[in-house]
Amino acid sequence: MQKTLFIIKPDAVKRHLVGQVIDRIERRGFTIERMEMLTLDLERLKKHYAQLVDKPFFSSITNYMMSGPAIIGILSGPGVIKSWRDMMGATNPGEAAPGTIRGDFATAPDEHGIQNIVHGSDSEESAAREIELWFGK
Ligand code: IDP
Ligand code: MG
Repeated sequence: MQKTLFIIKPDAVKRHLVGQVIDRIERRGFTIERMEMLTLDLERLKKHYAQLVDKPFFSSITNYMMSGPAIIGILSGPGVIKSWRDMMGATNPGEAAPGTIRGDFATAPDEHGIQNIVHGSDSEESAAREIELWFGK
């Protein structure tokens, strides 16, 4: 049984989309193993997005991700890592297909950068690393 880390990002919490995102998770049959609401901290965000820390837009990512409370949790289910990524849609909401969470709910990038509703681990290695980072062993 696979596990993945999911985040319902602060834009989604502010826009009252939490229920609709969780509804999609449950309709798909994934199990919510852990879930909590918290404002993400810079120290762990730097580790979470370690591959992006050198990008010029990194501070816009952390400002966005710390702009309010987020929902963070662990999903389990067969093939959940790829399935959840497929349900999320493309990183840039302008390119995300209709029917995906980002394609249905996210707005196109503006001066605040990319605000795209949800996060999901992108591989087994990322999932293991991210779950340990936010929830411990
Ligand atoms: P992902 O969330 O689809 O896995 P990543 O490339 O891992 O996409 O990027 C992580 C997050 O960083 C994105 O979801 C988005 O919030 C932000 N991000 C990625 N690329 C850009 C960019 O070019 N400009 C602004 N923000 C970006
Ligand atoms: Mg990613």
